[in-house]
Amino acid sequence: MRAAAQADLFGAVDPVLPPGIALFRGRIPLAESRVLLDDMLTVFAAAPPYRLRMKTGAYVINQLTNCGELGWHSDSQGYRYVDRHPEQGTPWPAIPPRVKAAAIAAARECGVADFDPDACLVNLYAAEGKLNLHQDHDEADFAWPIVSFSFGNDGVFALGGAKRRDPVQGVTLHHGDVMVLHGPGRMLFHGVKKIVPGTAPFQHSAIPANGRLNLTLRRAT
Ligand SMILES: O=C(O)CCC(=O)C(=O)O
Repeated sequence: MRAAAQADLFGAVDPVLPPGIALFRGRIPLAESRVLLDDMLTVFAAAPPYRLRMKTGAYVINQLTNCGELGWHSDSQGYRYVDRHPEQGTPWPAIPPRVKAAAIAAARECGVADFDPDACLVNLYAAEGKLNLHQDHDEADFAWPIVSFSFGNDGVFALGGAKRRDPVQGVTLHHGDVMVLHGPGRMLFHGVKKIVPGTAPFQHSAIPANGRLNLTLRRAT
């Protein structure tokens, strides 16, 4: 599958992406995406989505959960990785093998041969969901990439630079797209500006109504 395609399935021309950002358009075919989303229902049964709080006490707008040995969490102690669901008290379920294999394959195509993700954050965006501009810096070694899957409605991904104030470009991510942040792209500021209702190819109970589901796989340790 091609990376950084010139035009997506809808005929829209992709923005030029900076080095270290690979975008695999339509990487997960529709039939396979249904199976991966079914896998997520099994994850949710063991680790129900919840709303976390930032250090300030404010709730994060999106629901989330995790699978893998470690899961990203935040509360009054701040952002960090924890080995169990904070409300259930049980270890996070394993990353579904199909999801892990797809992430490893995408990383390999970006030149990272031995990526072994131990954390998969599941972001659940309602129709009004968004994610503020941030860097992923709670991991031990930034040499490992981040592999991100999009399902459901389109999300307008905000891709910035190495500094928070650098210019930000919007990259529309569709159902089945996979983005890899690696090398010089690993620490770029990014977020999600908005969800575009009515753009999902099908409804699935793992995805919030009129929303979007994102899987972000990382090596936390
Ligand atoms: O939903 C997305 O596409 C991005 C998620 C993200 O940036 C994160 O979880 O750190």
